[in-house]
Amino acid sequence: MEKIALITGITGQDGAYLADFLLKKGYIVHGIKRRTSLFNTDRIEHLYQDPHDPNRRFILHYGDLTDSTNLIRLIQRIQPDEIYNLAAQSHVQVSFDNPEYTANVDALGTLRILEAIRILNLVKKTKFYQASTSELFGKVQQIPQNENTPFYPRSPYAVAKLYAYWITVNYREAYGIYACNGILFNHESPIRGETFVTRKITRALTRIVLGLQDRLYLGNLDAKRDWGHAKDYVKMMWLMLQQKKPEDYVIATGEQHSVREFVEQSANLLGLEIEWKGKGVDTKGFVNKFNKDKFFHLLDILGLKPKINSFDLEERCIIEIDPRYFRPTEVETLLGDATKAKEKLGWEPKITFSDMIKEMVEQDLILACRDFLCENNGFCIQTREW
Ligand code: NDP
Ligand code: GDR
Repeated sequence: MEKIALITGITGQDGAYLADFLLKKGYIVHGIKRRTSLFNTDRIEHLYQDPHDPNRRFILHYGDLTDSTNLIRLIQRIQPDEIYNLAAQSHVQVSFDNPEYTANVDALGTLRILEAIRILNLVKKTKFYQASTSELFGKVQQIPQNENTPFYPRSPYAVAKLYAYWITVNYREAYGIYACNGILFNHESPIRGETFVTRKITRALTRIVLGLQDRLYLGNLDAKRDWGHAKDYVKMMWLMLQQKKPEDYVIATGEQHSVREFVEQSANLLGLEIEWKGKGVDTKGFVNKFNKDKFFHLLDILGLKPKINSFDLEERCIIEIDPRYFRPTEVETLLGDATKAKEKLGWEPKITFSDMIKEMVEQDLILACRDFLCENNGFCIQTREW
């Protein structure tokens, strides 16, 4: 029998990778997308199947985690074997500006799906995956963090996700639903949202080197994260639902880097050596050296040929601190211990930190070159600081 999966948040980074993964496993994949005034399906364009095709295996529905009746109707119609709840207002900083909305989607949204499973008598049929997060650990009490580390959320986002975590555990214990929390540490990719720090860095540096942008403004350079690749992580979501017993798992690489290191390594791939001057909010990143040969070699490898007349990069300040990006309460350091997932799920991340940065820099360089070509052939691309 073909399995049917329902993914909320299918238009996001993880939703796109998971949909691809499940389709390759032979699943019929249904996804919930929000109605937006512009297309929001860029990341899943390659999976699109004509709605007129009676044999299509990839089906999108309009929906929203704030709309119970919509969720109940969809789940009743789809009768999924597995639901992956990835939808969320997932930006930590934005959650300080929109705390009530974040709670509605991230906390109550999870409850709405669990209730739908119960109301529709799908308790024995439908397995449930909740996208929990390392942000639950927040103000870290123990290093590294595992499934037994106490939680101390530090943002409205994390507090909302704390509710979602416990309501998932509660519905598992109270009603016997096969429900799991994947406590995933940060995971990135070339399709990561542009306002998360990793993608913001790779996008900005590739644009700066081509002269499309002057400066990259960042917040806390010393924040440390355990960064993995999203492609590796979605497989673990699926594996959590294929076990005999539902349990919660930490997924992490066990390796930690600072935002500052992420900048340095990304810059280095583009031939830029960064020198930091000043302290705190006055920290500035200057280009100490620009290795043009290295940069042209990278362009060559990628088959890119932008006609750049001059580079004016050495000794230039390209990174500054903007205190707007400081959070009212920050999560300074996160490092995961995924021993349980290693032992029970056979977890072994395949993509290293360096390979991930390389992939992100290369993909953003391709996009930046496209913009460069448009700009130099008469199109004006407006750049925007996030
Ligand atoms: P993204 O921000 O890329 O994607 C979020 C998805 O949720 C998008 O499809 C978005 O739709 C959708 N969404 C937002 N609000 C609603 C709503 N009200 N109703 C329905 N859908 C909605 O997140 P990621 O893919 O990076 O993360 C997936 C999940 O995993 C999230 O829950 C996140 O909190 C969690 N997580 C992520 C980690 C990471 O490092 N990436 C780590 C740990 C947990 P639209 O495209 O229209 O905006
Ligand atoms: P995070 O990711 O908050 O960990 O949440 P983000 O990339 O936004 O921040 C990581 C760290 O970098 C610092 N930082 C900046 N962050 C952003 N966005 N922009 C900046 O300019 C900047 N400068 C420094 C932040 O202060 C922070 O310390 C992500 C999301 O995907 C969540 O949904 C998920 O649950 C967690 O990862 C695990």
